[in-house]
Amino acid sequence: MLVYYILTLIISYVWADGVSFQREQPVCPPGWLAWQDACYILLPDKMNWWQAKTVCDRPGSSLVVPDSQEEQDFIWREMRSRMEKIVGNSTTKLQLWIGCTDFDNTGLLTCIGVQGRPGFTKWSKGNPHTDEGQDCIRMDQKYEGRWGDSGCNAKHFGACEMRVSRRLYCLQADADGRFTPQCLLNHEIKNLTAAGVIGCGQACWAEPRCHSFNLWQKGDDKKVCQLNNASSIEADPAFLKKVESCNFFDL
Ligand SMILES: [Ca+2]
Ligand SMILES: [Ca+2]
Repeated sequence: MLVYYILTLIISYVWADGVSFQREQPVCPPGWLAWQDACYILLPDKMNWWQAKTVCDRPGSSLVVPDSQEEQDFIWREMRSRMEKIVGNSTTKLQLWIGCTDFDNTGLLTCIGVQGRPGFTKWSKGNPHTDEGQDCIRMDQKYEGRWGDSGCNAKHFGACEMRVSRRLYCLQADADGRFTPQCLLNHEIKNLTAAGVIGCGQACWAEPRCHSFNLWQKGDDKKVCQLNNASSIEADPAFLKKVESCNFFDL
């Protein structure tokens, strides 16, 4: 099988983007907003807390959890302006689910990805209610972005947060260790323009169906990022073809 005679070389983003060793901002998939070591996106439709949690629940990504005053301020500032573009600035419409709940009715909260109780909370006056039925937490315009608890079936906006790892991708080489320009054909989900392998890898990472990607060099500095619905092991090896100006990466 293909994997037996292919050596896997690990390459870093240094090679991939060919630009520099350090980045001030993470490289986020298209449509996501970079802040510190994470990427953020507003879900464009209102939905209940469970639905928002499910939509955001992908590898490395979850419903947003503000972990500091700075992150709270960033999330509310950016997401409020995006919500306003969709529904206007009515105080009753601008509410954003976060990844925290109060199902034990202690008011102490449980937040996605946080061990134990969260170190940062931002309750508004009069919240939390420690009664049953108000178990999911939202940021609310009427409290200037501070938190209130709410029935989990209410429909609000939500936002996802994706941690950015220094994720490495596998570039496949032949038995002599040389890179083989090759790509997986007939498995594409979508094509995007991308600066390099990290941007393309993030896009693949953010797309649940994406298991690998092709990076096509088109002209001098244009790259096309092609997301595939199968990895090299899952796909029929016949579709992994030698193609000049194309490189293939398993996620
Ligand atoms: Ca966070
Ligand atoms: Ca509760």
